[in-house]
Amino acid sequence: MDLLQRLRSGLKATRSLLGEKFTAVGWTVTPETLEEALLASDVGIEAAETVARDFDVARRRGQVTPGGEQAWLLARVQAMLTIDDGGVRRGKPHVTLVVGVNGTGKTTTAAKLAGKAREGGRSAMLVAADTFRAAAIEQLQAWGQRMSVPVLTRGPGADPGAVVFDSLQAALARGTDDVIIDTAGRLHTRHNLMAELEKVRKVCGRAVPDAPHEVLLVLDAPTGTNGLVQAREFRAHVGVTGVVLTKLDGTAKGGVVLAVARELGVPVRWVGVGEAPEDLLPFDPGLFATALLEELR
Ligand SMILES: Nc1nc2c(ncn2[C@@H]2O[C@H](COP(=O)(O)OP(=O)(O)O)[C@@H](O)[C@H]2O)c(=O)[nH]1
Ligand SMILES: [Mg+2]
Repeated sequence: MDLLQRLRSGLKATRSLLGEKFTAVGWTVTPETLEEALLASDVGIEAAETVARDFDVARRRGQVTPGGEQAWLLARVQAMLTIDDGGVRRGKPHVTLVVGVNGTGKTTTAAKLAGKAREGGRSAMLVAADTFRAAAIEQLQAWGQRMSVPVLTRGPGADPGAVVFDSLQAALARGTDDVIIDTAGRLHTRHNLMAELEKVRKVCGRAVPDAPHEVLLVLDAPTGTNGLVQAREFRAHVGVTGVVLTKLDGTAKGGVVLAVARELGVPVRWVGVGEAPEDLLPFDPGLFATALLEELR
């Protein structure tokens, strides 16, 4: 299956919901019906209002031809999803820090990323810096075995900063291409968590100049726009450079991708459409907009 096909199937629920919304109003696309349909898929108030307002303006200016509403919407959504941040900085080892609240899919995503590195012929290492729960380390170790990627850790209760520093030293010594660091999503308090992540981030830079090269915030689509407040907190404390939106399969809230782009201003890099290693897809604004909206044509 090609990428568009996989996205289509991952976005099925959201696309059907949008299709239903437009069917319900007899395909009379007005700023109001458009805004309502978008809100139902959790694009967030700001993004929905922006699209609806732009639609109104474009229509008045005669830029939307009758029957051309869907094409206009597709182009607008694609533009909103396109955030030019100059691309990811590269490094050797290339260090990716994976952050986010518990249960969003951090560990799974870290493992999937390691699998992608391997597929691309690069050597990879996973680092279990979520030392808060023993189960979290075991989960990453199980993934490591499955993907044939070494997992470095120090066991439950170890200082995450020390784990990360040692692991990066090892990666330097081994000449590892990609290091992916899995972190805790919950500690005793949120303040502790942010302080720990800030420290881990600093330690990365002490071990490898310029690291981390990418800080990926994992958000899950079912949580939708409710996850944005926490997302801002992570952005403020850990300097998020990219977003991974997981669990798009089985939720009609896929529109949240627009809220993420609009309200965080951080590019989405990957989307998760299932639990298997191959269910992590690179994010492409054009393909995503197409897979989301093509039912409307
Ligand atoms: N359906 C679906 N499940 C996912 C996806 N990503 C992760 N999961 C599941 O979400 C649950 C929590 O994932 P985990 O990686 O442990 O989250 P963490 O607490 O952030 O590390 C697991 O059961 C994963 O298999 C996805 O894209 N789609
Ligand atoms: Mg985890």
